[in-house]
Amino acid sequence: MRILVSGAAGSLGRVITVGLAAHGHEVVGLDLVPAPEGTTFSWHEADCADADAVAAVFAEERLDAVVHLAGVPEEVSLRDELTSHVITTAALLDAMVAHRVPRIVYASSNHAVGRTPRDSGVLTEHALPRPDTYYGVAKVAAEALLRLFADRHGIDAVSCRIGSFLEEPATLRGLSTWLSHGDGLRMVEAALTTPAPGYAVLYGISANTRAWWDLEPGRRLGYDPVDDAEQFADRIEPGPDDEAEAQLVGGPFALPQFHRPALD
Ligand code: 15L
Repeated sequence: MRILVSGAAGSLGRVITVGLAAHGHEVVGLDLVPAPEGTTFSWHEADCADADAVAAVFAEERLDAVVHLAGVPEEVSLRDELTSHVITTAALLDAMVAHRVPRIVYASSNHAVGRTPRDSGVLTEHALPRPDTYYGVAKVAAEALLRLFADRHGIDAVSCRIGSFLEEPATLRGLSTWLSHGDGLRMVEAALTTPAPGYAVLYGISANTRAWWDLEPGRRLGYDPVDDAEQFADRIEPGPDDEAEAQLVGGPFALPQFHRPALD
């Protein structure tokens, strides 16, 4: 497959681009910054929120799919979150329709449902939107836009609500939310290749013993995680926020430190 990866220079992007290329896919990187040294695949330095720049990339490249990883990974202003997650998704979707690119895999986040209480049982793909931050609000809106384009234009779109994509989990919460690098690549490849998903949601975590998110929606799409954060449990030191972070799915993002006006 010939795959455009937005946010190709980011922490997810570097792992996913290298992994997809190693598995025989043709990768086209897109990022605000130049290609990391040693990059062997095609690269476009452009802002994904700039619809003209995105359209120019699609005019130049023949593509089979898009993996949309670009976006600020943390809480900033509502306006910036909407640009970073919703406007970028819109620019890609418009270009996909114009150039008949049939599939998009989206790096959504657990923070789209981050204010769901942890004690409300295993979180399924049917959980209602319940963002914990403006970051989460923007992820919900981007997911809604993907669904609209799936319904209107027949685009296959898989929203991956990612947990904590790290080499190793760093906190107690991470023992539940960790997504290993290897499983991250497995998740993206499954979402790219599963036959005719329409619009689908999966939870992007490894096969963690302490997981509280449902892995079945992912398994139905061919995502079979193999790693388990439990192997790191002995190394995790207790932290001062463990108890507060254990209340709501979004952990640190759901703490009062992020409560601020929407239009500051
Ligand atoms: C995310 O979606 C964020 O991008 C990342 O910074 C972490 O907060 C992660 O979720 C998490 O929940 O651990």
